[in-house]
Amino acid sequence: MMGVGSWLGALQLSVLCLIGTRCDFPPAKNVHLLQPEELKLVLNQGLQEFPRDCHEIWQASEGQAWDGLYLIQPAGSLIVAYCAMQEGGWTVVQHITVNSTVNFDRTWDEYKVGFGSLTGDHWLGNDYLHELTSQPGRYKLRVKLVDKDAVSKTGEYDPVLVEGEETQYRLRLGLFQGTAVDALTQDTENYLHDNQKFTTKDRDNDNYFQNCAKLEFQGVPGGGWWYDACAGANLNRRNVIYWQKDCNKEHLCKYAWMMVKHSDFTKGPPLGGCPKDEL
Ligand SMILES: [Ca+2]
Repeated sequence: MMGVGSWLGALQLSVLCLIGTRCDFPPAKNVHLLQPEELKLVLNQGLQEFPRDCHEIWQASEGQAWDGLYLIQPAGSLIVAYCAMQEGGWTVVQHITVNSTVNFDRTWDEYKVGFGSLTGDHWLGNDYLHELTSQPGRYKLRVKLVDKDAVSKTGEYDPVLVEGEETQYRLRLGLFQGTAVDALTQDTENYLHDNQKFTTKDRDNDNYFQNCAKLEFQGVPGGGWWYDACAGANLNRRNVIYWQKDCNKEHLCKYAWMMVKHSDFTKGPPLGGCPKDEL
């Protein structure tokens, strides 16, 4: 069934076509994350076949591709994504600015198909996170955090898999490395995010007696996330980007990004060959 976001996207394209502008723009499912005037910013229009992710474009360009908006087609869905090419061809799946005007307190269906602006703060969509990370090979996740003094930290999980909607987009993470704290698989706050299902304000899959996505800090709810009971990290709370000791209400962070990329790691068993409980 077509989600509300996809339907709105298709409607938006139809209206643009009626007023004589972008009839030729490919039918991307998440065009609702772009303003009409931003369609012309998409850098790889006019293709017959589309790359599966930003990394494929980066590789084909031998590392010369520009940062920006590109059409990609992971597992059948044609979507637009922001590609962080200068960092090595990462597909951005989340970006938030503290006190963002984009509301992250959203429903299951909104997290499913994405919201916000691809050129600014956004959530790409759980369906696309699933499609990207479940492609052949392995995918890794990078979290990038920038604090109020412009000090940047990163952390990577290799591999990453976001399962499908039938298992509530459960998060599966592998080994961590980076300059940031491992806030998703380490339990220093007594909360584990690895292996958790996704929870939104209208769908409670967490391990707390209430719904973690509804709990407010200074009047702002937590937003959708892979909550435990509740969080040692949460990048979707609009007023405090939270990542254990790296980003919190005492040590404010200004920006966060989540991005995924095909892993260069080729040794070891493929993701599909490993029992899920061991990931
Ligand atoms: Ca609960």
